[in-house]
Amino acid sequence: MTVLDFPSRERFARELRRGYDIVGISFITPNFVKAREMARLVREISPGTEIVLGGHGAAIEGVEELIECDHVVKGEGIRWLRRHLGQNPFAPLVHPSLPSTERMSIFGVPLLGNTSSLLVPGVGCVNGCNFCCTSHYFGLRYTPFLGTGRELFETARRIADERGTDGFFVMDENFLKDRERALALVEEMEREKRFFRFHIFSSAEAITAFGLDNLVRLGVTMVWIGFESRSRQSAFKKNVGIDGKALVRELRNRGISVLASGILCMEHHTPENMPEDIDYLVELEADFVQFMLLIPLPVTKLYREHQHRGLLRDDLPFEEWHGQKELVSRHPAFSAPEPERWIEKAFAQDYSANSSSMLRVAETSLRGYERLAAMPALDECLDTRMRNCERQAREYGLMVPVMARHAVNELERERARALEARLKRAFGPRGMKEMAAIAVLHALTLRWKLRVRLLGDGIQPRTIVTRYPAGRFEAGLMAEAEPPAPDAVSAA
Ligand code: B12
Ligand code: SF4
Repeated sequence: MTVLDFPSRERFARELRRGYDIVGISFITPNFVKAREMARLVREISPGTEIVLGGHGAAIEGVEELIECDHVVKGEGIRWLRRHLGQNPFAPLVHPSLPSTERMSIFGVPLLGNTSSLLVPGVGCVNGCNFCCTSHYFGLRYTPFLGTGRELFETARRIADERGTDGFFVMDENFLKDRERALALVEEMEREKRFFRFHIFSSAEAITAFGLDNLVRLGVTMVWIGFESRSRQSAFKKNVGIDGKALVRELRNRGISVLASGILCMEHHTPENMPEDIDYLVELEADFVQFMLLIPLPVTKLYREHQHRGLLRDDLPFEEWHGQKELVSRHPAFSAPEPERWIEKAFAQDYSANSSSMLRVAETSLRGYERLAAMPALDECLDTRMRNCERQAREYGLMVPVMARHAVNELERERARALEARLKRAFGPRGMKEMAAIAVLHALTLRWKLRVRLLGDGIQPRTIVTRYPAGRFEAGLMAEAEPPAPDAVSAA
């Protein structure tokens, strides 16, 4: 079995010529056109091959008529595929050992070391927020792949050993919702004295129930939280009674970066009241902010409601269903070009008020370090955590002088200088090696700025090819990264 991540058209066609019985195409709604083209290529190059469509794109109504295919799998796919292949659908799962991303860089400066690994504990979320496609797509249920703390620990340990990094990006919509499993993972790590670092997604109520100090012990370094809206907080049970600003502050004080996401152009929004929600997201002072337009994605409750009310537009191609430009439903208060201007304005407001995200992340790491360093005694778990915060603060701290030079405004320049002073107080003056590294970072950043000016900031990932030998599953990473094909250089 072969998996191609981010294939160019030519790379995909080349692979098809090897001859396959089945081609599975995983796609999301905005990648509809790509999936259709891939299916067309399968029929053209390998007409005897069966085509199976899966992933969130499979939720598009009538997709079987729109894209050439033999099967459409809506929902959890592993068990379906096993059944289809005549295998036991409930046999234990062996989690593959894979990178979570194809590259890591800041301002065009590549980060040294291995990229974090991928960990998928399960799919779905029971909370069922009306707009949420990952909750609805999996039937408002959670389907675990790694159901216990022990399974999570053993999987993480194996992958960390194979890939040579303790960092993971956890693809689970609401990882802390299963509080007992996450606590059991902490226990396993403490018993085995092996500690990992996790980037997770979780809702505010699940984070609060889990306990912030437990997040520290779990090794969480980044958490993505859907704050959605202040003016409609009551619409999201997960946020009722949560003091978002205090939650973000306390997480950052513990060295946990926060990505706060919010929704613009909701049904009740008008140009007069929407600034209140934008201000709310900005005032949270999270490390990252994501503003998204309200998009009723197929399969959600919101989609069905809008469909019922005749609000869905039929003139918007699926590639525009990504929430950063146009609305999918007609909105009485916003004409077609306006949402994009609001999105841009909101991001710009956050940037000028809170400075660059990397500056905030560097500061969060330092806050985490300072807090632990001030404690009288640390056990092994917290000591590892303190050293991780220190390493990250020193590493990202090298970018602070660069950020000062390229600051968006005087406020950011001031903040960068103040952070420099704090870093110096915590770790002492920089040595020759660090000063030389900063000079290189200045040069690389200038090169990146020039590249953005001339070619834009689009980055096309290289194809990741993973081959699994037929008849047996090998958990190890067998991925060879290939250089981008000539047709793949333009922006994604
Ligand atoms: C990681 C991620 C990204 C990463 C991808 C990095 C990478 N290495 O692939 C980045 C940051 C680049 C990204 C970008 C975007 N993303 Co994104 N992303 C995710 C995220 C968080 C995890 C995806 C994942 O791996 N899940 C774990 C796997 C196991 O789940 P799964 O894919 O659903 O697979 C299961 C089933 O669907 C099924 N299945 C899947 N494929 C197949 C194929 C076959 C043949 C079969 C049988 C079954 C099957 O079986 C699997 C196991 O049950 C999801 C949210 C989520 N938790 O899923 C959003 C999500 C996929 N992203 C989404 C969106 C909208 C985007 C963007 C358009 C955002 C934007 N405005 O820019 C871009 C598009 C980028 C692009 N050009 O394609 C939406 C898709 C909505 C939709 N209904 O189509 C999601 C669902 C988030 C959301 N809730 O809105 N994303
Ligand atoms: S809490 Fe998050 S993942 Fe769960 S349903 Fe709501 S938006 Fe989706």
